[in-house]
Amino acid sequence: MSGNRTFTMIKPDAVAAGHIGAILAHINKAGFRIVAMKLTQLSKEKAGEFYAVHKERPFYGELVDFMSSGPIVAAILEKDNAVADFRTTIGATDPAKAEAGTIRALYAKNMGENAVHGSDSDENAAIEGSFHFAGVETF
Ligand code: FUP
Repeated sequence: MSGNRTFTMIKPDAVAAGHIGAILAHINKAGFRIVAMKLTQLSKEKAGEFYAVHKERPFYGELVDFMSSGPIVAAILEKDNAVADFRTTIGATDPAKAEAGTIRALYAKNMGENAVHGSDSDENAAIEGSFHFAGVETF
């Protein structure tokens, strides 16, 4: 049921700031079930691959450096309408524009270091989930 799943990362800024527990609690309270999860660190190469869609953007180099700068939590989440509902739960890319009470409004520093990732489509959720997890690691 890939239509009911999304992929998230708690990014290096939020992990370093000690927000893993609070963000996971927020995710669970918003109705998502964690079906896969790991604490890991992306190499520069892997971060570049993950964000390849942004390769031509001016912020790509900084994004790759930041996303490979420290540990992240990667997870697959399940809920009805998971992709859209999770984007509502995390708020706008720029935390200054994120609605009050969203994860980015609560925990993100700025547009570049914005605490969490959320897939933008069912198709990308499936691609991003399998980028990080094997079938036997997904429940
Ligand atoms: P989102 O889907 O909200 O994660 O945002 P995007 O896919 O547009 O961007 C992916 C990541 O690139 C963001 F989380 C942070 C970074 N980014 C910037 O640093 N500057 C920008 O102007 C846009 C995105």
